[in-house]
Amino acid sequence: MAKGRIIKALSGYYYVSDENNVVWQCRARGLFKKKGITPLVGDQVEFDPTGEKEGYVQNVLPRKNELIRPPVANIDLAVVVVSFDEPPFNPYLLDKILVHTEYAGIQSLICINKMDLERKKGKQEDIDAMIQLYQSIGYPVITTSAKENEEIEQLKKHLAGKISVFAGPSGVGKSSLLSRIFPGRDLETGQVSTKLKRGRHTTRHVELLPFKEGGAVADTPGFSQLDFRHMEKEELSDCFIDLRAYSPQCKFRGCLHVSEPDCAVQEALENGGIHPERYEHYVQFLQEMNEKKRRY
Ligand SMILES: Nc1nc2c(ncn2[C@@H]2O[C@H](COP(=O)(O)OP(=O)(O)OP(=O)(O)O)[C@@H](O)[C@H]2O)c(=O)[nH]1
Ligand SMILES: [Mg+2]
Ligand SMILES: [Zn+2]
Repeated sequence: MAKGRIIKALSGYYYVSDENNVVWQCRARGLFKKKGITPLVGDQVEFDPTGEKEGYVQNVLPRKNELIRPPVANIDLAVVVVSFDEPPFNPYLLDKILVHTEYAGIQSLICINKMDLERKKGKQEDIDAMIQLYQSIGYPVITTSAKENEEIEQLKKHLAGKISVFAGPSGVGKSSLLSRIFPGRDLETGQVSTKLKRGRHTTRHVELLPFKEGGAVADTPGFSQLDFRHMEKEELSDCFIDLRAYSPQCKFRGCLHVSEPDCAVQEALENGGIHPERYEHYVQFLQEMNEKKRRY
């Protein structure tokens, strides 16, 4: 049995790169469906070669971590890409993505792209406030322009030697940034269109692009929906770095930090230790979880 890493999943095939960087087009056994395992890009697998560069995935090795959206496993760094224009900044979705990366135990880097556009639109003040907030929480933030080739070297430094994934809304420039990092790679990039989405180039599959020097980075399709199906309410505040700094001092174990007495999180909110918008998102996510639980 041979070993390798899934670098692409497309149309029922898994593309497995072995230790010599030879890529094998593999099917997965129906076995996985029975076991309830879906192989993910990033998975370390064992496979049986059946022909020239063809085979069957037999076994998925234990994962270090996994994300449901984008669907990837064994990730060292999530690069959450956002823009302030085309599409407009969505802090709600950013915090949601960060909750999911925290839940999975994956480090995050926030990348504000389209700085060329944002300078033109005079968004600097909003951007500075956003950078200040997320850096104070503990997230590194970088600003880039794929169009003007700005700060791409900085971005590359963060990626060096790691397995990373680009995540974020559609149209923020994930593929454009990766095209700068991998010149010559034909990545799907496209205009943000207010007309019919048809015909627009957008990323439709997850693919890990390997660096010659080691490490790899995954391009993924953008998304705007993300749910908390697999998460418990009691786990949510642990996924906010700024809330979990206070929650151990709450009087009650299992405190949800909403209306409980002697709650260190609510106190920190009043004293300015927690940003009101972050807390507001926390409460909104709790509500979303309540509604979802009722529906399933
Ligand atoms: N002005 C400007 N436009 C950019 C920049 N980066 C990307 N774009 C444009 O934004 C549009 C979307 O870029 P993509 O790279 O396809 O975005 P994406 O995040 O990969 O989108 P999905 O694949 O749909 O998730 C394209 O028209 C790009 O040319 C940038 O730094 N500045
Ligand atoms: Mg893309
Ligand atoms: Zn509390």
